[in-house]
Amino acid sequence: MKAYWFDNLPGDQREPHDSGREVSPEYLSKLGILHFNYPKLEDVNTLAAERDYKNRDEITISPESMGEVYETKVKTFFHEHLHEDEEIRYILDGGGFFDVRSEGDDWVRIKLDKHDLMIMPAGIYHRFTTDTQNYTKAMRLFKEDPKWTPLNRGGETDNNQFRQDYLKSRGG
Ligand code: KMT
Ligand code: NI
Repeated sequence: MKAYWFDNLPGDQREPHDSGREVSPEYLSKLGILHFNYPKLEDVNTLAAERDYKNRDEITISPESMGEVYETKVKTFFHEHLHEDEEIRYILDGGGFFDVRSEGDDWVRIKLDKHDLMIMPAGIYHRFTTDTQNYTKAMRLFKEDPKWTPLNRGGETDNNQFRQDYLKSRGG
């Protein structure tokens, strides 16, 4: 895992877009984001049990597994959105980038590699993309029924209760 400020330069979303300015784990935790590296699935299971997660699925995002819808999917995941549930993602193979909004509404890019696990709070604006390997195999963990509908950012989502609660928890 590596976190840094997104460079905001034009170009393929799958390129690193590394501004060279790092973001500390302390700042990530201020945004409500937790990160672990778990080579053993056992550790993922323990964390899931502790946090009362009951469901999970696996997704492989690649041209091989998705065929011609791959490029469309990659663009869809990159639309800025929020969820009304906390979101746990565990990278089984390959890698990818999660971009999350900072307090000042800038993008922080989080590079996840194999065995990285990230917990994102409900209500945080984010987006996802594969990197130039074009291969992400990930486990998605859900508390109850998968209620992870992406709510694309727009006037409405700013007033969403989960968004409001998130902003309160961040302290601003
Ligand atoms: C999300 O919520 O943006 C995703 O789940 C992206 C795909 S999982 C690596
Ligand atoms: Ni999401």
